[in-house]
Amino acid sequence: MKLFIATMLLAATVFAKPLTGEVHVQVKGMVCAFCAQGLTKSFKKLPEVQDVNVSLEGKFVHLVLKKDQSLEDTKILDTIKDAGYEGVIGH
Ligand SMILES: [Cu+2]
Repeated sequence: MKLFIATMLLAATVFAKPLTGEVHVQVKGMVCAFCAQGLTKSFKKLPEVQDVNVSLEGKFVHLVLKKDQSLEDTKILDTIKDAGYEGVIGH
């Protein structure tokens, strides 16, 4: 059990990468305007996010994070996953 916990902590450290500034995330297969709105709302709720632009046509989410704040990539991808989509960070 201890080894399991240690492994999980290590995994979280390795895979959760804090991002700053502006983050561009491709959203695979987003075709629904309601989902795009839902994603916008979800990201606006995050305290680290200053501005969010969701493009249905471009199938991306563009985030502007607050100055001196960071958001973990895993948190971003989970937010997109909760909306029913798969996100890929980067262009
Ligand atoms: Cu939808």
